[in-house]
Amino acid sequence: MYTQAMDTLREEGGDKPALRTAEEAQLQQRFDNRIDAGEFIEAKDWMPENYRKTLLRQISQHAHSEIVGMLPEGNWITRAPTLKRKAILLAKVQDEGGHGLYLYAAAETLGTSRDQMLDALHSGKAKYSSIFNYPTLTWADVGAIGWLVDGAAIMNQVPICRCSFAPYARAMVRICREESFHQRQGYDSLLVMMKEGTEAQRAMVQEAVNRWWWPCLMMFGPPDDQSPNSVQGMRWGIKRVSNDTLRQKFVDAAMQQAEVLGVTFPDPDLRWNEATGHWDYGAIDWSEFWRVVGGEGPCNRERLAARVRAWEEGEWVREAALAHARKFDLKEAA
Ligand code: FAQ
Repeated sequence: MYTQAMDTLREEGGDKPALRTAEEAQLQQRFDNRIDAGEFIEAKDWMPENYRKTLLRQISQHAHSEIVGMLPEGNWITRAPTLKRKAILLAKVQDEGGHGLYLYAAAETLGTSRDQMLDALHSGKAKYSSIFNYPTLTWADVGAIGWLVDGAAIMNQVPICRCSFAPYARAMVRICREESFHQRQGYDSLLVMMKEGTEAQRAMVQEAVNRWWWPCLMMFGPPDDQSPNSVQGMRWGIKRVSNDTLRQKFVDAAMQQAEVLGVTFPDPDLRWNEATGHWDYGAIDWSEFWRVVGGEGPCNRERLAARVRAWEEGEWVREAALAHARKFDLKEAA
């Protein structure tokens, strides 16, 4: 039942049907049974080629999002207002780099190399989260990213801790713990400005929240009925909760937190729906989302250029690491 169209699939670059033998059909059946039973699949276990490709797509996009996601906040490290805020921000941005590394490592278990994944990012072929193509114009953006962007990321990522592919699920457990600190520090930073700050600081917070709200709702991906990967992703246990359900959970949680903070969201249609027990929200501008995903967001070019520059400038570090590894191997062999 997880394999619609699989028997008509061709192996990449070949003309042989993907499912050729009785043995493979058996492997497929065993895989389906394991997924049905809620078992985890390890990297060395047999898996259908499309399952492997889907995971590779999602995990590598996720990894790219983490390292591109270092850029908007990294922009404020030298301008953090206090030593405490600077130390927190440094730790957070470093954590995001670490998340990228866990995720690249998880993707590598599926038989690709980090160089291949990074090539795809640098050439503009690979996607990363739309949210990181928006600018950080004021210090309040750093708090808004922590509160709302990390908040949305946690909402999406907690269910991935139960993803059927074990290396991804394991990476997500640690990532989610760290994301909770990220969200908390962002909220705390905004709370201090709202409760103890000046009128100008409060206005700065509200203005940042106004700019980040809609792009955060877009982070969860297109509506369920326009999400081509959802049905299969859910059948395979890669995706546990749908895009729209997570988006709604995020809106409900954010509304409560906004009230404590004393900020509003820029949506006149936000209202409590007694019948559903959820907050209704207005129409999302999906044309903006697809424009940003397609490379035409406010900062897409800047973000990619920064990653390519970092890769080129880091060449000597990679060379030195390889030379050191070779020297170490020779010593070991001697
Ligand atoms: N941006 O059919 P679906 C973070 C693409 S990490 C760009 O619904 P799927 C931490 C999608 O890839 C944030 N593209 O796809 C942090 C697909 O295109 P494809 C990243 C998007 O995979 C915080 C097409 O649209 N998190 O924030 C987006 O079933 C602060 C159709 O979509 C993850 O990656 C988007 N927002 O569901 C770091 C979590 N949404 O590939 C620094 C893991 C959709 O077919 C600072 N990923 N697309 O060409 C997922 O959970 C899923 O991949 C979804 C998309 C939910 C993102």
